[in-house]
Amino acid sequence: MTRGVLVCIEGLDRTGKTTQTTSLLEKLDKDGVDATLIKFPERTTPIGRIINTYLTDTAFELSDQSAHLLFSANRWELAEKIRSLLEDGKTVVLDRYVYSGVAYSSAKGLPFDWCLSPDIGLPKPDIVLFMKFKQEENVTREGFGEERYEVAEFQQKVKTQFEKFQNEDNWRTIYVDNKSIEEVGEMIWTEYKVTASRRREALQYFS
Ligand code: DGP
Ligand code: NA
Ligand code: NA
Repeated sequence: MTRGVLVCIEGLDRTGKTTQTTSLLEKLDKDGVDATLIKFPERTTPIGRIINTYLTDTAFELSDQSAHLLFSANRWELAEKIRSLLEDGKTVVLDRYVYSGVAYSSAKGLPFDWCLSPDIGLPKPDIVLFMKFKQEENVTREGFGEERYEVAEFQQKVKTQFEKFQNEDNWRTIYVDNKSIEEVGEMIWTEYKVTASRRREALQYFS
């Protein structure tokens, strides 16, 4: 059987990732593609519950390294599910993944390579759609500031770290300034279709 496609949507907070992953799932469904959405952090697992407390309660302290390893462990909680869905021919859409893991922690000053190392061995996306504002419009969006990392100055640092991935061959930057939800959705769909038709036979892993 042909394996499924591993699609990842990334970006800073409040850039429309959740809206776009939902819309992509609807398009896949209409197109007859069997697809599953997985959102990270997945806050309902044992480790995810600790992460949720960390994100929503600023009095709950963890060292940066501990927080980092928990986010990675949360991805490993779902790794076998992702791999087996893909092997069964299902497409998997990820709302955040390894790239958020590295970007948010290295923005705090942890070494970039150290941040990537606990994720080595995880399934690697065929395509990463990075939702990018040229101007920092995300910080003015409704709800911004509710959680730990939603501070404008920190978001700028995270953006700089995300951009270190921009030369990877699975990386596509989607400029969202002045675009409607539908227009962004169309750009994502076009990129998805190209990737689905050209994907490598074997699933890749972070190395
Ligand atoms: P979200 O539910 O997508 O709004 O993500 C919650 C917050 O957690 C958001 O500020 C981004 C951050 N985040 C997501 N994944 C990771 C990760 O792997 N590591 C770190 N340090 N932060 C992450
Ligand atoms: Na958020
Ligand atoms: Na979100």
